[in-house]
Amino acid sequence: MMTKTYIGLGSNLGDSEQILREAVLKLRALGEVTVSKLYQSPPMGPQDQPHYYNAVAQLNTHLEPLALLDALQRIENEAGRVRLRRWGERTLDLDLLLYAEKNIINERLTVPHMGILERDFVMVPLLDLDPSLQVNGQSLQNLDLVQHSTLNALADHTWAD
Ligand code: PH2
Ligand code: MG
Ligand code: MG
Repeated sequence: MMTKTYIGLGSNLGDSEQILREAVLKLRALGEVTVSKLYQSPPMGPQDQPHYYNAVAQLNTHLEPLALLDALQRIENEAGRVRLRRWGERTLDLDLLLYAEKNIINERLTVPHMGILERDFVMVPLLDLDPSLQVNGQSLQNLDLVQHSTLNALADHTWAD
């Protein structure tokens, strides 16, 4: 069965734009991919780290949740993932945000991802892909954090086809 999933992409170490571009190419091997605009966002967490590049991909895939998580972690590792501290700088972060409407809680995975409703750098790109998207029955587009977001899309950026 094909499942509609959403993957959060982040990077703030190395050539982040290129790292995210390669990650998107690898996601295309897992199913059908559509990608949001690319954003620059100030760091959440420690402030003495570079700004992040963030985007969200919609991935329609046959993979079951834990197999998808394995694939995402493999792609993170292939990017030479370095992660220095909690909430800190990293080469590539791929977060499984939503897996259809499923609620999943186990030791490896919580879906919907816990941070979605607190992060404009996740919600704004999610809304690029589906302006009427709901999470836990909550419509994202009217949230204050979304309405007041100052997130900047990179105007001249395009993802490779
Ligand atoms: N990811 C983190 C910690 N802080 N800040 C921004 N702006 N974007 C991120 O993707 C991000 C973060 C840990 O995953
Ligand atoms: Mg993350
Ligand atoms: Mg992560």
